[in-house]
Amino acid sequence: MEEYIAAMPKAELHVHIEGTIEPALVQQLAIRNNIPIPSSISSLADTSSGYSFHDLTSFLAVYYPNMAVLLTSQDFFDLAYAYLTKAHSQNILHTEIFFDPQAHTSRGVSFSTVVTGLREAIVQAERELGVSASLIMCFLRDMDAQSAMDTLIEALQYKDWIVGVGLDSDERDNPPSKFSDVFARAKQEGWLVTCHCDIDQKDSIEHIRQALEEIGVNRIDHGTNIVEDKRLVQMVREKGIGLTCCPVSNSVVTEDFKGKEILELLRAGVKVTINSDDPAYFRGYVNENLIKMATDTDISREELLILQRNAFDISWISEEKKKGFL
Ligand code: ES4
Ligand code: ZN
Repeated sequence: MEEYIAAMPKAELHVHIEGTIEPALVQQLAIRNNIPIPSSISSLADTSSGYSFHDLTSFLAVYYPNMAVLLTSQDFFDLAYAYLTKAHSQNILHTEIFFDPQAHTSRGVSFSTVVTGLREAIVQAERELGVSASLIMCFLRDMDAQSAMDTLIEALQYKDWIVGVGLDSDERDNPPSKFSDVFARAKQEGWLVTCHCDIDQKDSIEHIRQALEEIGVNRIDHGTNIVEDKRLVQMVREKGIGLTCCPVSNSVVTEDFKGKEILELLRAGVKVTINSDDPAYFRGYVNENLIKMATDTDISREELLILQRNAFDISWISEEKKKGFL
């Protein structure tokens, strides 16, 4: 089964570039930039053992401080090129990568530093590895809507390098509707729209409803709690709106990887996909996420293929390019 999964041509639609930074790269960049090695690394026995945390709060407490090592365009290039090399090694043909500009501009790193480094890695990886990649700009939902709008305006200079926008970070009391104006402007500019609706939130169903009915998203990131509302399930099925699910991430930040719900949605005809989220932290890239589904649910080989067809299907690549993959 592992070989079958490894050999499948795959697309990834939910991966945070900041969540792909392996401990060894954090250490290397800290040394190169002559800054202190973050405590998440200095407390490890060696850089091959994973980061230590046990839930979303303790994850974020490691995640954001580690970003301090990302300072120059070269750092962002190295980060993205390392991820793209790993994705290519897993037979990922196309990947849509989230980045969080505000996590960097708020520390004094410019938008252009971030986006030019990421973009150059994508161009070089396409040329050297043949892997296809796009960027999705995410807004931090625990910051205010004005900051998101300012970020959007700045990003317009790089409009063609960004395929769409999303919403991530701490969902509690930060509903999609807080960013209605920002998403409306993003759509006006021709960007596609997605939105994290994380697992088992206080207002999961209401947030999913807002994303679908008020924002008009093209996809939902996670969104697995939609199983609790038949009407919304029917809506995404009819409209072909996809969900980007992340089983290994789920198993770390909640007590349940939601395999049963993911499979139920797949079998109901919803376009669900399997993704890695923050692979360096959760210790699982796409193959490991698919292996978890294969090991811990009764999913068939045929259904594993459908997951991948869904991923290409709901990806934000041109119809023409899509045909080349399918
Ligand atoms: C995230 Cl697991 C998770 N939750 C919310 N925001 C995030 N950004 C990156 N990973
Ligand atoms: Zn995510």
